[in-house]
Amino acid sequence: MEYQHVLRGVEAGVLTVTMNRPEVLNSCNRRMQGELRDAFESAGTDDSVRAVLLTGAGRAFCAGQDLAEAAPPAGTTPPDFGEIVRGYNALILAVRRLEKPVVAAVNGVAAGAGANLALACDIVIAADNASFIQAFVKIGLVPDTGGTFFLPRLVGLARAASMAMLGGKVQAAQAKEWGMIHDVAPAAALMETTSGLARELATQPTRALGFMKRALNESMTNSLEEQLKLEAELQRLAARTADYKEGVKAFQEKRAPTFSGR
Ligand code: T3D
Repeated sequence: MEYQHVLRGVEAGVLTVTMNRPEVLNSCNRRMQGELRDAFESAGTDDSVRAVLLTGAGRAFCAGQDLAEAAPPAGTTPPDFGEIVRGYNALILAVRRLEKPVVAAVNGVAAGAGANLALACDIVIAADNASFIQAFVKIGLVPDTGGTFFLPRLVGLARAASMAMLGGKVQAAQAKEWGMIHDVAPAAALMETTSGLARELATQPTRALGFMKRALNESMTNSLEEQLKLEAELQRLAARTADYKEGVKAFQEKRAPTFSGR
């Protein structure tokens, strides 16, 4: 696929995906939605990629749906809202189904679908001047892009309801205190911090990380019995990997393991 609004580059096993429409705070049109989805889906089949880093160009992470596209001038045909939302759904599923770790480097404001795209990532680190806004209510919409799924699980119902219903800005430090994100970094050090973390993840036993992600996904809806059964199945698969053999061998030889991702 030809990319117009998303930049991609692979280095040291890390695919960096940069939303690149800075003049509109990386707000997401259908083209960008499709490119993001393609980037995550193709990362799944690319063995050179062992971790993904998602960020935004310029001063924002992503301001959500491109409102110029969603609400074009009078007299022009508005797009199909159902199609737009289905596009976000497919994107979120691509992020969650990718059995490789995804780090979000939230470099500025993350609003609407942009906030919820960040929250769908595995490890979220925000710049100290970044913020999260469930902006939907301000324009009479309902949180989508997985917001009503991830937000209450991350911060609890009370905070999720106030964020959704009031649409206020939650600063990075508050988001960390609430357990919405993993950490906050000084803005000037965000990319160094997050790419270092993504590089470290890219040296880990990739298949085990993928199985962990599958288990965490399923834990959102499984019973304890179902989850224990799944853990046993995944452990059986992990124990068959080359990385498991290497991990045990390295332990016995009292050296650091070198994981190949196989
Ligand atoms: O079909 C559907 O629509 C359903 C799907 C919905 C998913 C959603 O994401 S709905 C929520 C959509 N997003 C929003 O409502 C957020 C809109 N943006 C804002 O509230 C503010 O821009 C921010 C709080 C994010 C940042 O404020 P600020 O003051 O830092 O920047 P700004 O001046 O408002 O924006 C800078 C430029 O970006 C500006 O353009 P200009 O005036 O310089 O030419 C602004 O229009 C543009 N921009 C910001 N957000 C969007 C946008 N353009 C298009 N769409 C946007 N979402």
